[in-house]
Amino acid sequence: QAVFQSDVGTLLEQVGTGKESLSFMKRRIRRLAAQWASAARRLDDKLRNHWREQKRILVHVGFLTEESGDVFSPKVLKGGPLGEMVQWADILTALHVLGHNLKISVSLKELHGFLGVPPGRGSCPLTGPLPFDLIYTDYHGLQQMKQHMGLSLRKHKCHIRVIDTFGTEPAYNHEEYATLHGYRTNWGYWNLHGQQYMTMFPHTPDNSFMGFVAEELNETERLNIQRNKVNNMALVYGKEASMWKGKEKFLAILHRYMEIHGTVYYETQRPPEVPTFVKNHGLLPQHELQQLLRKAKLFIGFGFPYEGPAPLEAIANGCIFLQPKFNPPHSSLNHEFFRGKPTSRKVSSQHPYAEQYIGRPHVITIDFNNSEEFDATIREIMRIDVKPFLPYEYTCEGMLERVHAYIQNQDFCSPEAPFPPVNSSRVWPGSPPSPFILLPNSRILTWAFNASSFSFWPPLSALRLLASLEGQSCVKACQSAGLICEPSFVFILFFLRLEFQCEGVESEMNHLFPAFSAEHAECGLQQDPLLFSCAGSSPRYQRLCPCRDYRKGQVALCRDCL
Ligand code: U2F
Repeated sequence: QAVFQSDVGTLLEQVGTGKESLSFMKRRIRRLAAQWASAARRLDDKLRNHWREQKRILVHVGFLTEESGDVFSPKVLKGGPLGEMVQWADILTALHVLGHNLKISVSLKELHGFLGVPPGRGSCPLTGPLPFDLIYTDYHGLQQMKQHMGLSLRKHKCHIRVIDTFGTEPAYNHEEYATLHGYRTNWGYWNLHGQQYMTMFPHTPDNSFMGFVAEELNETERLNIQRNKVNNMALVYGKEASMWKGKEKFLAILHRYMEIHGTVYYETQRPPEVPTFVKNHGLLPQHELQQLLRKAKLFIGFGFPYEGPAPLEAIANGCIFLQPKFNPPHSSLNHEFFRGKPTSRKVSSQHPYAEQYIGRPHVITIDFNNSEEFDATIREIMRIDVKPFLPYEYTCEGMLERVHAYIQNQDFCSPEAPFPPVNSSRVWPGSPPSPFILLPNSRILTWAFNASSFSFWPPLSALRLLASLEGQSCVKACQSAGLICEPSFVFILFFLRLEFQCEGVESEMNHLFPAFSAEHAECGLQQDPLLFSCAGSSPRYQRLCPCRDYRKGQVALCRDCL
């Protein structure tokens, strides 16, 4: 049985020393310890002593190993990316607080030791059973495990979870399909289950949403923040000078109305990209940045970095986040940063989560090239009042709840998802029974089953099946019905033969299937469940989409998922 543990002392000892990245993570773990402890108490009450199995978990942080080049650690104090460190620190804390038996490795030597692979023998299959129930790692770590575990990795692969910031779509993950259809990148094609990849934001439900946390406020702090906001104070998002390059025009407009602050790393002199009218504080420790965010009214992004934690921290501290809309959207097809990443996701702004899940008044997304709109928006921001806001899924309780649910319920090791014994007597012709909903312009499947007789997670009672519009992905189709695409329900789609009125039916490996082509009155059935993709879309097809409900503020979990 896993027992919640709020003391982070042993965790801090395990994290180790000797790298700036580890020190950053330890400072964060220490700083947020009290917040995690009170979240653990609340979740414990909520779960009412639910029996939770204690798992043996290995966390191998591949990108921090010397063997992967560790380019991040030397940049921690120089304005380099910290988002990944924020997330790993929070994952470690969540696993520790949930009471699991944790081992942490940041080197190949430690990895070998924990896996019982004899050192110095190159690729060496694990002979005995895997000494862990779960292994959290990243793409670098996965590669290292392949090199050092050899073929035995295949046998143990279902225990692995890959922390993958931007996500991996099924077309890129499926080795054969990726190779044949031009989706092969440096990263993908591991043939994992799509939900074994865990992302920083809920990009596509093909992957599991892992997330991280932002600092929470008590009532007094909230009131103080609202009282002490400086209405004309703006803080620019971007700790590296290059992020400010070419932004003089926007800074000049902003400067007409507001006092501009920055936290840009510099060595001895002000970086030339940062105008002299900007008050640059230099790169700050997280808690000092927090204090600045409490005073600032506006947190403004200029397009890079993409999808980091800082906008959530700003919004949690009562700032309005103003960011550029990307038109056309950025993606691996048209932008260097995303090139080679195993996703075709179209990034519609600097921070699509803030845009789509939070929105106004906390988040304003506009076309920065329209100077009049930009100017008017700054003035509007100075007029409106907003309260600090943090989505539940980014609180410690929300993250603990989600990670708990994954650990206790996600199972990628069972041979096949058990297919419910559907037969024609279970098919309901005529009007759709309750789990199915009708969308304008969509085809409805009238097919039902006795959900209560099977045990699935998420439970089948959450399932809603619908068809997308032509060109629409299942991510969007489910979203427009107030639902979320749920790839675990993909097996249901194998029964579509029962109902689809198609003139022709083809069954193939295609990440867009199952789908219906109106033009040819043809139905395409999915041959390989691994390839089912919530994210896939094509103007030629109406996709058939398994969707589910979700908890308010916790999109990863359906209403009955706890
Ligand atoms: C993202 O990484 P970044 O590190 O660039 O993301 P940010 O949103 O800037 O913030 C990371 C943390 O840096 C902290 C701040 C955030 O938690 O509190 N920080 C700080 O401690 N001191 C300061 O002066 C300013 C910020 C993203 F997360 C990565 O996944 C991407 O690889 C990267 C590139 O898109 O962007």
